[in-house]
Amino acid sequence: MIDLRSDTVTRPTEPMRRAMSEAPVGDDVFGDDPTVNRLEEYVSGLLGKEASIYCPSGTMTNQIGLHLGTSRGDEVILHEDAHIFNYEAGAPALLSGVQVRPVFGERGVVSPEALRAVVRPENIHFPRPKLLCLENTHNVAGGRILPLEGFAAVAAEARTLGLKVHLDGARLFNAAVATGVPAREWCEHADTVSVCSSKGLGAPVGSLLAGDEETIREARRVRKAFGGGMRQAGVIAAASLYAFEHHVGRLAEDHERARRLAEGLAEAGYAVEMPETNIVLVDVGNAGEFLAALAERGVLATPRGESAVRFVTHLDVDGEAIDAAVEAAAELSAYPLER
Ligand code: TLP
Repeated sequence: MIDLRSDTVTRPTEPMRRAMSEAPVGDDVFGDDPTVNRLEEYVSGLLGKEASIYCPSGTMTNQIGLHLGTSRGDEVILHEDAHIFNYEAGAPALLSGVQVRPVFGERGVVSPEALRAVVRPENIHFPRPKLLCLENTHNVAGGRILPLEGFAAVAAEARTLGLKVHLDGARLFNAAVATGVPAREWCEHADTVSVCSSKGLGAPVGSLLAGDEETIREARRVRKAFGGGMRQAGVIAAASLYAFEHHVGRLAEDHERARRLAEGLAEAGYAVEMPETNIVLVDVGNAGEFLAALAERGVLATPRGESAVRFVTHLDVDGEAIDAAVEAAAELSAYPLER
């Protein structure tokens, strides 16, 4: 099977497994797992933040960031297509008792004007707006990069309006590699940043939340409360450390393969946007039928609404697999799919 459902489907490589088996470990809840400590230090450095904390998932790091930036009854502002709003099982309400205010914007972008328009003034009737969440790259917008300038502008507007900023950077390194802008330059404009080692970087598990020392100290308490305090976590942290050390630069290959896939699909007659990173969105007419027929030909992808599908390139798909996926999809473009 050529699995293009997500960049989360990768299997740990041999050297990564070796790093896992050789990792020195301790009890991370006591703070003495040397591999976790090394990972946290390494990622803080990459992101230009004072500290970071290792957690099981991007959902957890986002939700800890959100919890620390708000109090019950506050309002969190984010794009209507944000992962935090759509794919985290209602966690902002469930875990932090906050109200979420989605904002519309072209392809994942929250503009300073759109932000200003929804920030409510102080009034006993209104929830208090406290946190702006941004996502880079933007998943639903097709792995779109939020350019640094616009990102800095909306973050500055948020500060002026008295809001903190959280960055969901599950795929921040895709943005960094595609643009040449170091990840830390985006992070400068955010109070808390979540990054994942389990997406394009190829680790089996693990995300980190970064911020200043005081915020991350508090995050350790929240992680414990959310059930994310892990013990000899060095065994998995070693895979994350390996991923950050060895798999960032190679994201360029995934981007190149995504372009190759998009070009092939366009040639086969599909309506496809050229990707900026590793996510390709394609209009196929009837997503359910298309995906079933594609799976019969050995290629997996996911639906994006009724009529579009998403392909994600990653470390376990090479150029040959991409060509085979294009060939399978090209066969289907000749089928009488409802268009
Ligand atoms: N995204 C997954 C699915 O949940 C949709 C995927 O296949 O793309 N932020 C962003 C932007 C994400 O794309 C994801 C995962 C997360 C957060 C959550 O990470 P995990 O799965 O580690 O909780």
